[in-house]
Order: sequence, then C-alpha cells, then structure tokens
Amino acid sequence: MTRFSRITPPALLASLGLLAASAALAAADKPTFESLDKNGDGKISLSEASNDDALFVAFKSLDANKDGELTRDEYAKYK
Ligand SMILES: [Ca+2]
Ligand SMILES: [Ca+2]
Repeated sequence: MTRFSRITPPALLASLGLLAASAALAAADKPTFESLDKNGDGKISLSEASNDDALFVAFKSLDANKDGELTRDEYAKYK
C-alpha cells in the first residue's frame, strides 16, 4: 500500500498533463464560419479572418475567386 501511494502522485500528474494536452488540441479546432463572420454578412473579410492567425495566413489561398472575402464554400476548404 505504501508503494502504491508513492506511485499515485506522478500518475495523477501524468493524467492531468494528458487532459491539458487534449484541451489544447480541442482549442486548435477550426472556428465555425459563424464565429468568424462578425458582421453576419455571410462572408469572412480579411479583417474578420485576422481574428484567427492561421486563417489569416491561409486567407489568400482560400479566396478562390480573389474577391477579398471568403464565402462558406471557400472557408470549407480550410483544413
Ligand atoms: Ca463578414
Ligand atoms: Ca472569395
């Protein structure tokens, strides 16, 4: 029993670490179209995309028709 109680704290810490890692992964999921379209016009403008660093970087390649905004279809190609 003494041995078991000595082992428990690190094991507990390890599970906490795993929890933290999965929480970080969940946070990395792509944001919904709605959460990015702040003004609700059905398109994501470059300034709306700038709320998400990775999307901002990918913006130009996602904007297939080069109108400076992402439609729902264009955003669907993201990741
Ligand atoms: Ca918008
Ligand atoms: Ca576009």
